[in-house]
Amino acid sequence: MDYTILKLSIEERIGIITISRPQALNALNSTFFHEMDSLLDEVESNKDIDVVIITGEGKAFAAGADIAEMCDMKQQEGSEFSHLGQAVFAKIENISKPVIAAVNGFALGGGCELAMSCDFRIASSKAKFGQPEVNLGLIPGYAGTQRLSRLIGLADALYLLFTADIIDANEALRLKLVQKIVEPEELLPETLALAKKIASKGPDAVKLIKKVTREGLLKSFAEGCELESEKFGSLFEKQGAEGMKAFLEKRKPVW
Ligand code: CO8
Repeated sequence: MDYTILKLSIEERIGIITISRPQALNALNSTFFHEMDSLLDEVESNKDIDVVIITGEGKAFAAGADIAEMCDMKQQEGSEFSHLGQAVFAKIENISKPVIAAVNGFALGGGCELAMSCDFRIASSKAKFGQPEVNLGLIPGYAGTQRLSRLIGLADALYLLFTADIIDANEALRLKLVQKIVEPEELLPETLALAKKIASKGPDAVKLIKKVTREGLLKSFAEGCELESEKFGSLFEKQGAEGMKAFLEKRKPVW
């Protein structure tokens, strides 16, 4: 596929996806969703990529769904556009490799929903977050009503959704919407260092941590524990055997 909005670069086994439509503050249009859908298949199957970073070019991570594209939509098209975005963001959540959002600027509406579909978020001190859909007479449509409350709790989620308040990185950290704040020039270097740290761990274990932790949230506690035991066992005689042997032999594991 030819990509017009997304760029992929690979640096030391880390895939960096950059949203590059800065003239529209990286507003998310249908082209973005089709490109992201295809690019996620590519990064999933690319054996040179262990961890993925998503970031934006310019002063926005993404300033929301593309209001110009949505403006003339009718009910059916609106629902379809919502389903398209939900499916692509679910794919980010479900690919086997960890995905980190490096939030460089505005992450509003669909942009905040995109960041929330990543496994965790590192924010530039200049980043701004919010779900301002209600200002447009809309509600989030890319699972923001569902993910925000699960990430930060019901009352804080409803506060942000009702008020459309735009919050800075410090407030996002306080709410645990982001996991770390760094200076703007350190955003990519620090996120890359973090991604490389994760990539140095047992690769199968990293993938299973994502799978078991995420799938466990959709199950009962007992079912989640059962899944954990099954996948825990699956690592024996494989990378787990090498990791434990390396520890006892006081050497670095060879995955
Ligand atoms: N969609 C389309 N274009 C946008 C968007 C957007 N979300 N955001 C910014 N742009 C465009 C502007 O129109 C402007 O274009 P132009 O230069 O041609 O006039 C350009 O980007 C630069 O923007 P500004 O001049 O406004 O830049 P400022 O620095 O003055 O302001 C803001 C930055 C505060 C981020 C401002 O642009 C803004 O408020 N943007 C809209 C934020 C917003 O409301 N986002 C939520 C959108 S709705 C949504 O995301 C719903 C998701 C679920 C959809 C479900 C499917 C149906």
